[in-house]
Amino acid sequence: MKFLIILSLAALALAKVRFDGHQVLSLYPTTREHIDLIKEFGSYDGFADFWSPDSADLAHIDQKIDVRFRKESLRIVKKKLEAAGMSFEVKIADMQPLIDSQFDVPRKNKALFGYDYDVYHTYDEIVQWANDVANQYPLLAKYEKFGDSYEGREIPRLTLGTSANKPIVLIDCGIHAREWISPAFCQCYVNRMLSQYGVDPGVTAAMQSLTFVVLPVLNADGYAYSHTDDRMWRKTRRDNGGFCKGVDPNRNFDANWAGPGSSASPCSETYYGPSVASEPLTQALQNFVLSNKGNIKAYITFHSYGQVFIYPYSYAVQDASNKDELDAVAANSAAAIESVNRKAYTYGPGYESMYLAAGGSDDFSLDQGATLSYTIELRDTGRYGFLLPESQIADSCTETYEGMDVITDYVRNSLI
Ligand code: 0X9
Ligand code: ZN
Repeated sequence: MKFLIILSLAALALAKVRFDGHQVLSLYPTTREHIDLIKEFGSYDGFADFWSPDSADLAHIDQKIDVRFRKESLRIVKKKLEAAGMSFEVKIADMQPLIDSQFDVPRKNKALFGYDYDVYHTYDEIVQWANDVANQYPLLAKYEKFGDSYEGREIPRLTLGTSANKPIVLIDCGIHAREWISPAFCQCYVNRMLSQYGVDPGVTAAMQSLTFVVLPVLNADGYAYSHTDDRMWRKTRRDNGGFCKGVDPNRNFDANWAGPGSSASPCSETYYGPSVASEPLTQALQNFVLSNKGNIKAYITFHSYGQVFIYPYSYAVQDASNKDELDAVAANSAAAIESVNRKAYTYGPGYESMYLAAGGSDDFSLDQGATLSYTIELRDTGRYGFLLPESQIADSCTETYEGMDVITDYVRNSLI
């Protein structure tokens, strides 16, 4: 057992950027001046890493703002907060121990126990796994390349179901690199749909009447980089010509691109990119949605964290024509998730439940004909944030299955 734990710690010790002494502070702004101070923190490149919301521009009065600061900046930050009379609490007192302890599930021997769905896997392992499950279930799963990433990695795609020509449920995970619970969910969900076929009547019926297209790690380069170099990486790895790399893929879609809640600065975590759909992963997803117009009944994109169902629109204060339907399905799905482990999920249109943020894949997919379109922010609500321990993967999976079943049952019933 000890040996296994040492092995898993060795794997994570490879990441180059360390976060010793970095703290995540929850800020509670109540005045215009407080917001100005938060924006000032956000105005220096690399000074503040906004966890929630994901940029200083999205900060509002009476909203909790989670921000990571480096050890060296903490004294001045806290002095300024106190001088401004802004309440804050230290949410994470030291990030590095938390990064180390997210790998808290011992690795099992794959040959003896099969693939581990309750640990975080690297990009290479996920691609190998996707090929393996397709080989293992040739009648129910097919592996294909979805596209090539900016750095030339293969973006994996699995198509599940008894037929590839049924109405489509499109699911992606890992569009934001550091949100590791998301690819973990795609993997356990695929395993559940394949292993429960012929066992669970609901899964069997869904696999017979729908085609599931699952993209388990959409931002392949960013995800790989978050394992090898910087655990807090969010964007793609595009070379922007200067010091700051990457485009926020969820600001890069053709959905009021470059609109509110997105940034023109390559150094921003919400950089919308040099042109609309500049990123290969954006192009691949857009092309898939456009070439399957009318056939995508649900699009679900998994992020973390916050435990929120977000539905369009986020690119403007505007309601979807089927807002009532989106709201009702989200409400039922959230209730189903809550019934499993008492994890409460909120829901609502993006402009209200989250913040205005243009160029997102959910708004794009709805505008291009997907009937339902959701961003689901998985666990937690900030205790660990992006650093959710592996020991929470299994429970996150089982509760989210119930939420997914509400969505897929709704889609199936509306086909009749
Ligand atoms: O800001 C985002 O891209 C998502 N939140 S996250 O903290 N995971 O980065 C929310 C996306 C909601 N949808 C759109 N903005 N279109
Ligand atoms: Zn995200």
